[in-house]
Amino acid sequence: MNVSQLTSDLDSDGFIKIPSFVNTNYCLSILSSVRDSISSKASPFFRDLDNNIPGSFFSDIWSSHFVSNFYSGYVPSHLPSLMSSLMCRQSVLLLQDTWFQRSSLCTTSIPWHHDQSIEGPFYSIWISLSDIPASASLRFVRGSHKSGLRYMPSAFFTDSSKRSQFNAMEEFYRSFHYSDSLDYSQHFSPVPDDLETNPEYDIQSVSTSAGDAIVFNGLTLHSLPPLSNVDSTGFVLRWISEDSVVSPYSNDAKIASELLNINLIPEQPISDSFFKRFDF
Ligand SMILES: O=C(O)CCC(=O)C(=O)O
Ligand SMILES: [Fe+2]
Repeated sequence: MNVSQLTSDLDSDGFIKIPSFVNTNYCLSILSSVRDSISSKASPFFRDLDNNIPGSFFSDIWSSHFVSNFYSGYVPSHLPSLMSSLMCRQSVLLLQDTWFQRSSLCTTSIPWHHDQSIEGPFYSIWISLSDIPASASLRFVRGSHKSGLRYMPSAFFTDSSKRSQFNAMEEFYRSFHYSDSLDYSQHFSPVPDDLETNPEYDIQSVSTSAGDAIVFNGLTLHSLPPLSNVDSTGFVLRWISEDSVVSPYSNDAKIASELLNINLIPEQPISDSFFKRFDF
């Protein structure tokens, strides 16, 4: 693995793929813990994101905290130092673990979005626990992290009286990231309607084999296509640095503070000991 090449590609493209990042034992251990998360529904963040076909798209956040016997080796030993290099920071903090499990029956897409509960360095590593062809894989708009804009799905700009048109995914995403206030609508730009047809946007689908990983900047626009055709599971670890702050334009911090019994304050760095810190 050429870390300086990866660091430079991540900076210019906004995402990188790292083949064979974890071994089969890791994938099987996390898959088993994901099954436990689903059967126990122990986490208050557990969600069914496909209201068309119940059970075809499950997701959870902080299962490592809420689900007993969650695989204790969920942070690969070589990951924190890699994140420190990729983020060009001597200290990195693990903000969150989350997972997404889709069955081949799933018809719900994830709309084009940024991950923007944090301002400042905010990176995710999406570890593929199954083989995912390009037709069903995460897609990125190469270089979009440099646009300077804060995008939101255009449907979110519709007024709340039309809210019934949102599917479970949109409701979920909106509840974490949007409000009807003028302040929010002025801060965000709608995702361009011609994103998928205008060649100016360089869309890259990143197929993966089990064990591969994708690292991406939270500000790189990304989405999932509507039809999955395969069963797929991704385990995601999100990383920040000491100079990252809680975004004032996100409901995440309030929701997380209540459910984790911690205090995340808009525009302040994250220092609660709940978040593991790694120094290099
Ligand atoms: O894997 C998914 O279904 C969604 C991924 C995503 O948007 C994320 O990890 O930020
Ligand atoms: Fe995302």
